[in-house]
Amino acid sequence: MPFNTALTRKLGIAIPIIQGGMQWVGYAELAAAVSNAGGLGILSALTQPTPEDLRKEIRRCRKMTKNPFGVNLTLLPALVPPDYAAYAQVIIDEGIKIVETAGNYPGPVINQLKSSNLTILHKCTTIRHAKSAIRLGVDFLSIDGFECAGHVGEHDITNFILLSRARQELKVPFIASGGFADGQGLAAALALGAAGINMGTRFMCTVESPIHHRIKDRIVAADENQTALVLRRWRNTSRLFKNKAAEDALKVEKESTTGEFGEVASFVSGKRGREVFLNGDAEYGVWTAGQAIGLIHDIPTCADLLPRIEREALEAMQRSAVQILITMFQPRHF
Ligand code: FMN
Repeated sequence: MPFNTALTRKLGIAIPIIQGGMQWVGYAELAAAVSNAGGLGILSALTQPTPEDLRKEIRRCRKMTKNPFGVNLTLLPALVPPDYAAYAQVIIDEGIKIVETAGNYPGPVINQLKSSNLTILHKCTTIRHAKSAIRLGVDFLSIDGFECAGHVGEHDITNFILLSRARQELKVPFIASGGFADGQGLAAALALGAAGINMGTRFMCTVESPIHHRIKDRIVAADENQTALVLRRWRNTSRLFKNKAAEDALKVEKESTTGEFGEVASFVSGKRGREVFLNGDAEYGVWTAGQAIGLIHDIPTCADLLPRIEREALEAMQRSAVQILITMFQPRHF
């Protein structure tokens, strides 16, 4: 195990790589494959329609891997919010030890999970939010830079700055999330002070990811320019794949004279996004993807991907070490 970090030690994993929670993607097949490959796979709680369905999914995942895996619980604004406490209770009752939390007002859910001594990784896009989460007792911060897929926040700080700010300011270990897809990225994250990386878009494009192969092909074909930021006007900015549906939503967002969310709601429908993953029509609705889309050129199994990232990171670090040695022994001419 070449990388022994606060993350690998606390979670009991071999490679410091987490598969972030992904709505309509984070099923048992993917989470188990990531955990079997030495990382931490994460099931998405709200992908399951009820807490009882989550219980079944946890049990299904446990049959597929003996290694640790986690559950993501995302708290987002909703007219009728899901019963978060009931989802959290299932997570506790089923003996899950690691939870990735994300979203607004996580206090009650974090208290509930911490009272059963679970390890919490909380996602945040600003240092201020990270500090609030630390006060709630989280064990790790997952620092989501502006490159990331999904909810990027409203401050647009990329990981080059955000991770170093985390290293300077936070007293709790942190994971780098957003824009990571290879071992060079892992090496950079570790150099910036992170205890590991969290990846979403890269894992969407693996053999075990349960989305239609045409969407995976579309990810491989795309470059880093093919994401769009939607819903800024409502302070709920999301980074999505830049397709016709996202561009239509942006047009409404720019041109709406009322500023009513209702005007854009049907353009950003989660139901249509889910259909994209099932029917393989990348234009059918909006779907989430990060700028790392430009770094993805293949569809590997998780069993191939994780050791590859580990190897690339080691090679990148060795190259830097050799460079330092060469520099040290070169005569200096000032
Ligand atoms: N993060 C959450 O906390 N909750 C979600 O429900 C969620 N859904 C996602 C769905 C998709 C398809 C993708 C690609 C990402 C999603 N994310 C979600 C964000 C990921 O967990 C992760 O933070 C993000 O993808 C990291 O950026 P990257 O894509 O550049 O690796």
